[in-house]
Amino acid sequence: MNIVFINSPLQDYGKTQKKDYYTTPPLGLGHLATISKNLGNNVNLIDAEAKGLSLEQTIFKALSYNPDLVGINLLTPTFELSKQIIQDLKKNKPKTKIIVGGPHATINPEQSLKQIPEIDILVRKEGELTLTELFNNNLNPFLIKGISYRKKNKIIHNQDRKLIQNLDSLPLLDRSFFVNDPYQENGNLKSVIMGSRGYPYTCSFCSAPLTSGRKIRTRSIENIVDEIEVLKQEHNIDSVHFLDNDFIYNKSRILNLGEELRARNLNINWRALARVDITARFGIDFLKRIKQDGCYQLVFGVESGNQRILNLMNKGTTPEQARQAIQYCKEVGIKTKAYYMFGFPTETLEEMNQTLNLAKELNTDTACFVLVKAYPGTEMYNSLLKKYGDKQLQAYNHLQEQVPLDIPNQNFDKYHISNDLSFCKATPEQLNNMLRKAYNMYYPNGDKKETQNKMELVGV
Ligand code: B12
Repeated sequence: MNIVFINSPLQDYGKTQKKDYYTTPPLGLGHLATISKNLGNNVNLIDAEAKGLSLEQTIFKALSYNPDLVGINLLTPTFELSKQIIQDLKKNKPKTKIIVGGPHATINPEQSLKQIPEIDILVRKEGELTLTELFNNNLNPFLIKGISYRKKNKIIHNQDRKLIQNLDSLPLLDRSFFVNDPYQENGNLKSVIMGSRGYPYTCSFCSAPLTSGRKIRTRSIENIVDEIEVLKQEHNIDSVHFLDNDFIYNKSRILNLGEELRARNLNINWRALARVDITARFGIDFLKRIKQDGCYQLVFGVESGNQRILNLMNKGTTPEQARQAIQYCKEVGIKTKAYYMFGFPTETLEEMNQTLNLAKELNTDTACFVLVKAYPGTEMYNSLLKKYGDKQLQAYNHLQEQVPLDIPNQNFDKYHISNDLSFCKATPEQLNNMLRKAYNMYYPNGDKKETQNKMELVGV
């Protein structure tokens, strides 16, 4: 079969120029493309976001592969754009099967199938085993777990499929499908690796566990280092970016990584996401060890400088733990990046200023300030439903036009969609001003050096 996977663009780059920022490869689609190819299909992956393709270019490129099947990911903010791509594809080639998956499809299967009648099959949660069964069943979805589909105008939801427990059983990613991995950054050749799936924490604004579950399922350290060894041999990478929501959660596991890299003589440096409470608890000796083992940066979701808001977020951390964790990193020479949020329901401007003051005090090497978003299926979304109703929240989430705020540092442009809705005690304009204030404080002149350093991940 001719199969085309499409990574939806964040904006229609036919209407607005894509800013020059780096975005990580769609690992989920990469896994599906790898498995589909291993099953003997002719597979292509179009990364419309990384390539900055217009909807027209995306559709034209997809049709040029004469696809029997097109697989496209549905994320809430990119839903309307994905819908247009699907409808135009189906209009041009009605026989092509359209399969969707990803966070929004998993969280809202019924609504997705109703709002995009051109979808033939919707895959909920992980797609590797479901797609394999579908291919072996000539694309007949009957009784295949993890699928929702339409039969005579009736939407059918098959039984849920269990999440993959043994991640080592999956084939290593075929990175020839990616246009932006490995990638150059600050003279380093880097690759992105996901060492686990699932997330046990319950932050009320995050929908990650809704697709990947609340239990952390890990690849073995041997399996991860196997992939690093291949990347070293094939591309001579010298740096890894771990995308796990929380890479630093098990001390011995991370120390084993260092030992395994040394045992195989792999000189690699790495960065990862971590929680401030765990990092503070693991302490400075642990950080000294992972620094020696190649850890050059840790990324923290600090989120707020106010305990009331952190509690409402169910973050389970404190500003004091953030101070401790970042102080330890500075002492051992591990670079730091922090994410902060403004606009949480009931948050006041005074509480947002506390976040700004904490950001100034922590003074991490890099920082990113975003406006909180209400994603479907999250506790926050459900709590706002009573006040705003699904229709208004959906309209807010499915913004057609995304109007960047004039923040002096274009790397963060795509985060900042001009909001016309605020869930907190500030107006949308006051929220946008808070963002400008934050970036002006952190990157006074959006100065080039700083910008250069930001050729990093965005959007995680
Ligand atoms: C890495 C990451 C990114 C990367 C890559 C995104 C990508 N396209 O893959 C970058 C940094 C680019 C990114 C950007 C954004 N992200 Co992001 N991202 C993540 C993160 C941390 C991990 C995703 C991942 O790689 N998982 C591992 C792979 C193996 O799993 P997967 O992607 O879920 O794919 C599996 C299944 O979902 C399914 N599947 C997925 N796609 C498809 C397609 C088909 C056809 C099928 C059959 C199956 C299928 O099968 C895959 C294999 O099992 C998740 C949080 C999380 N942990 O899940 C947030 C997350 C997906 N991101 C999110 C969001 C909102 C965004 C942004 C819109 C943020 C913004 N700027 O506004 C942008 C969107 C940009 C874009 N066009 O993609 C939200 C989505 C919520 C929602 N309801 O849509 C999440 C869940 C985080 C959250 N806070 O809730 N993100």
